[in-house]
Amino acid sequence: MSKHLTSLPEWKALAAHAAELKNVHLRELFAKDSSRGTKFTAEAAGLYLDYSKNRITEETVKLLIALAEASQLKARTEAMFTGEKINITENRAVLHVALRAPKTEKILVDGEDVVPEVHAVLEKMAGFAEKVRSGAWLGYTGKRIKNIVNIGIGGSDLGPVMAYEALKHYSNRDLTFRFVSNVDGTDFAEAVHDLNAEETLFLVASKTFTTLETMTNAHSARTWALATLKQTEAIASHFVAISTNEKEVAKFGIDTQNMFGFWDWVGGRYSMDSAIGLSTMLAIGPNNFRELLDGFHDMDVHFRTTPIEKNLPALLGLLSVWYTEFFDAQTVAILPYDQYLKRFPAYLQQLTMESNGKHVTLEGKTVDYQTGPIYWGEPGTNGQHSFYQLIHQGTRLIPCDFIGFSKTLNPLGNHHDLLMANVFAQTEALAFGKTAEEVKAEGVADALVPHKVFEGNRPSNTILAEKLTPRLLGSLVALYEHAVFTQGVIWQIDSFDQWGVELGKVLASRIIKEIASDTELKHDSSTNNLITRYKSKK
Ligand code: G6Q
Repeated sequence: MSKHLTSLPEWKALAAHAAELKNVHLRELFAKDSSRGTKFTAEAAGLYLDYSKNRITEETVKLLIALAEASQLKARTEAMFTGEKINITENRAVLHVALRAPKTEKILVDGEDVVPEVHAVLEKMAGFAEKVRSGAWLGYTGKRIKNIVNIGIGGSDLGPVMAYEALKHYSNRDLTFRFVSNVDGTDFAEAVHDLNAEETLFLVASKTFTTLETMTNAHSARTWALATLKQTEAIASHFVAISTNEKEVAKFGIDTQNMFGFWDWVGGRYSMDSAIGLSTMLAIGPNNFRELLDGFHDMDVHFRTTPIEKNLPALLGLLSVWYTEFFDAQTVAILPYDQYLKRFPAYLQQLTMESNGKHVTLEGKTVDYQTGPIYWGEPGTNGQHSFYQLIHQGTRLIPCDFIGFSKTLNPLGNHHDLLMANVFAQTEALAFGKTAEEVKAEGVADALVPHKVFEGNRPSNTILAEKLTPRLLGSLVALYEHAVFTQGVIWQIDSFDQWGVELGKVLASRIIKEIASDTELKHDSSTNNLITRYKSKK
């Protein structure tokens, strides 16, 4: 049984320390220690983390590490890596780390080594990807496949979309990729409106193969494809499945030879490096996909073996706990300064918020502290011309993660220097701000001075890497996966279930039937009225 978090002496020590630090400005901390900018840094798996612009001292780091130790972070990490069933509400192991384990590793689940199966699926995926990419895999009418449409939602969509966008530079430009997730028919209609079914391959990505949105879209895709291809036997050439549910795949009419499997110990939001990443492999090729997996693995090894004071994911996780608990921060902004990472904040929203948006502990007790913050963000520099105003001068504290690269994949005049100058400028402005004296010294009229003051003392992390490669992307995603894990360990929650998505699904299935029939509505007066109004106008 775990100890009550807020009663831990380590927690109390942090709370007392935070009260002391509340009135200390980053300006003071930097003035006091000229080595601060290099001291509070850590580096691993191609990622350099500067966390010096946080409202912390060496004492803070010491106390956060003490909390992590009291929370058994190391033991919990080992439990995850060795296949213990740490997703207790679903009685499942949590082994996304096995998806990128080298062949030489052994990871047992219920006494069975899962690593050989992982590699067998990877090889099957590679064989298939080569066939499609080389043009050897033909559509039913003998035409080469030119379009790949991934149908999936949540964990079966956000990772693939993010990775496709992030690694577009490395992708086969002869292939067109589309991603359909929403049950809104517009998503499917727009995705296929300019495609020829004879040249289109659908990847139906669904762990359960029962998800309402995905199955609805998959059936519409089948109808759409058959309108051109006519023969049901054509389905085998134009549909493949990524799933754990062989029975449902066969029922849909997909040849189970063309099914790529994974396992119940892979959570949806942790599955982009499983067969769910087939679209990624088709886009960037099997070798680049292996590089991606190696990047994940680099970070796994770092997280598992490095002491907390130099451990990137642990530090990142602990810093967000620090602000969430002791500075009333409600959100974290993810600000990648790389256009290819435009879907990274959306991907992280699921990873972080579905994992740690929980209100009870592993033992089912209601927490008396905050858990997962809200993650959000946009790629730089666009955000600077929209919401940064609030980060700089609003009343809320918003810790930010800036992500940038030394080298661009698209050298174009001085664009990249301009981009990166903005990263450094933003973190500097947030931390140091501009005092009233400084504003006055610029000759600003008295009445305007308060409007032009930047309080500063706004925390940020800067993550710098050399270049966005498949390997680097793997490390970056794993960095956040393990940061989320670290947070969950401190908060004593199950980061791997998602019961909060169930109620809406159940109610929707009831309402779908009510819309299709004349049964009496037995909801509240608002819901009854809305359904009635919808039915009368549709
Ligand atoms: C992720 C969730 C969820 C899931 C989707 C799709 O961790 O479990 O987002 O990925 O609901 O589920 P299927 O892959 O089963 O269709």
